[in-house]
Amino acid sequence: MFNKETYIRRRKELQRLVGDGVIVLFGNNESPCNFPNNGYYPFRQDSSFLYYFGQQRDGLVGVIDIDNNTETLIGDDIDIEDIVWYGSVNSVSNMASEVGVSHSAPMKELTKICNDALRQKRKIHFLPPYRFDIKLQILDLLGIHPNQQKESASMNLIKAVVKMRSVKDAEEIKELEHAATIGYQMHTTAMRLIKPGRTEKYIAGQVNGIALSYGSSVSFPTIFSQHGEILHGAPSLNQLEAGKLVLCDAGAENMNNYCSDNTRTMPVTGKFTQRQLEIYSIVEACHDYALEISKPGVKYFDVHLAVCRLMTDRLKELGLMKGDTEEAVRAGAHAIFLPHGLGHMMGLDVHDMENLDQINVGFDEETRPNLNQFGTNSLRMGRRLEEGFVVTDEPGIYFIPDLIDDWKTSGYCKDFLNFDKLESYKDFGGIRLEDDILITHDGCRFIGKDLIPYHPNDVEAFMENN
Ligand SMILES: [Mn+2]
Repeated sequence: MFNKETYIRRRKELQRLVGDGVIVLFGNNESPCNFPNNGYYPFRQDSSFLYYFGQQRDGLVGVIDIDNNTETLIGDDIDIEDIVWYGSVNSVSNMASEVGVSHSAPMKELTKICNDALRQKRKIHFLPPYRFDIKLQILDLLGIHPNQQKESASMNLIKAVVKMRSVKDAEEIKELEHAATIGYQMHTTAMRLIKPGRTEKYIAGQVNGIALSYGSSVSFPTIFSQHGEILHGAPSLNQLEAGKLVLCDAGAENMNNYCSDNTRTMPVTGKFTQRQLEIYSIVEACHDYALEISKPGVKYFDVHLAVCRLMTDRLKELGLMKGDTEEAVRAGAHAIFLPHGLGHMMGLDVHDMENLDQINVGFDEETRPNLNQFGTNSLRMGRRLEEGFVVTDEPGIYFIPDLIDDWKTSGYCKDFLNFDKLESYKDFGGIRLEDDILITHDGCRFIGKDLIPYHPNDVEAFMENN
């Protein structure tokens, strides 16, 4: 938690940006796993609630009445029976004062606040809910059916939150740097443990344990798979096999819920084959090129396309692609290798603010997504970069057998692809390299004091010596 001035400043700015009405920010409740008292662990607070109200407890709601300039933290104090099981917990009024909120009230007060505002026909601003219990709470409070809640959410509030949370200040960057140190431990642990015969699941479990030991949890379910071409491949009980590559995409959330998100792809034996190196060095070049050209004022969509052109040039040298590079990228031919976007925003969420809808976060009036082309339609971040943005840089090259067959049969982009040569890569798997970039006033830099090894020589040396 930051000191209270941070939260006071943020809420003041939020009031200014939203203008009028009542803002209701719902915190999360415990989420049952297999029975009500066995919740998913650990409890995860809503990120926007955390950003403005800082408190980690379940069952809280923050209310900002802009017209009357009052703020209230709503929640029920726990009773003696809960104290017996969980120990003494801070009172709601103490929690309010810790974050500079002058009023607190029990949950029943929220009904009164909403009823009064509805009667007075004042605007009630809420964010699009993503948990079913909150959807029911909104139905009870405001009479809006869950099917209508996304449309009824306040665009003013969404825009204000996105504007503020997109730019990370110095104390947030410190948190992100800290999350990166946990991410470094996770990835180097994987690199130490990789050897033929160990299962994917065993190593993924060890990686997850690092996140739980030093932080709050993983920032998303760890991807650890010899099938790197399956973009979100879950770790299996398969044993690691000599000659294969294994892809590890994993990140931590530190205790304040700031995230890291990195990907490395390693040879199971610790030594790349010539064929693996050829593809790996292209992904490495793309990853480094994005770092070179990202800076304030540049659209991340254009960085993505520049990376796709570089990838196409290099794949032409290997005989996997052909034709004019510019035309190939315009046609979307590169997407057979790279079917996802170059990156996404990162902060309190690993895909930052994705609950506010990617079109509001990664795009704006000026930069619209291209939803009509396979691959390009998966781009999560396209708009102009600004100082303080944190985005991921995660190019990849994948050989997806079903996709190769699909495009070969339909002839899609056949002028730019050598399907005969592609046949021989169907057993290759996939490579992704991912780091987190902070946009600075004149360029960008990676987040994390120690960068997880990724140049092939560094990877091989690390795996040999550890
Ligand atoms: Mn990512």
